[in-house]
Amino acid sequence: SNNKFFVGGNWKSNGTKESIKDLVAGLNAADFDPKHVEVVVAPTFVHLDYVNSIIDKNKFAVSSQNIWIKGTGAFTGEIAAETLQDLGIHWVITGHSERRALCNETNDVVGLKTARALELGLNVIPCVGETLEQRQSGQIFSVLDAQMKALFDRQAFIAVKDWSKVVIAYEPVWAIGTGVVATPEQAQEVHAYLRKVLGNKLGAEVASSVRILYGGSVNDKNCEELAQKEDVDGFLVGGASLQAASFETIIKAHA
Ligand code: G2H
Repeated sequence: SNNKFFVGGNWKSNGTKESIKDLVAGLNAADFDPKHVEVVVAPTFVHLDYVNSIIDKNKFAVSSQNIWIKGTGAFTGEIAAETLQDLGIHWVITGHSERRALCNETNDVVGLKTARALELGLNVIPCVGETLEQRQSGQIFSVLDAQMKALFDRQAFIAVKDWSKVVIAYEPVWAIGTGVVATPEQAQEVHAYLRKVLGNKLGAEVASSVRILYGGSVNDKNCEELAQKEDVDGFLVGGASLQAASFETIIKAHA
């Protein structure tokens, strides 16, 4: 598609001050044109401020990996959108499958978090995707429908005017951190389906302009073929985003 390519690096629960300093130095030296690709990296909450202070803002934006459903206040251990804004963080990932599976985040919670981010003016990357069991038992599209409906159920989502602020990530759970990447055809099939679902709710123009990322074992070897698919507008990358050289190759996969 003609959408601006987008690559997110999800660092998950990784990194030391030292390794992150090295990684950011490598990223700052990466040679790509930010006019043609938008790049976001998501360190842990405690590293956000540090990364935001040393990363080249002409080329990168910084994202959190999660957000609290409410504001600041008596919510021990949670991080509010207001706090991210105060730190100058403009992106949030919501509904990553690890949070769904390991932290019991339901579709409804993901919808609330996504809406909360949008209400506070943050850009958001909601993640959707099916498990292997769901795919094998033919539930893939009903699972995706329910995950998307939880977004559509929130006024703040359907009221979005600037859809460059919302980037959907399709991450099949069976491909995450497993080394089993979806084939370009598998990714394209689901991306096209998600675009149809977006179109039914929000109209054809919105559907074609919303970027849909593929995530799950993307690396410097498989990214180029995936990037050629019509409805793949970029990637959300875990493991391979921890190596500056691999991540740079993925950033340039659209060329
Ligand atoms: C999927 C992805 C990043 P990985 O979780 O969000 O991780 O590339 O390590 O499979």
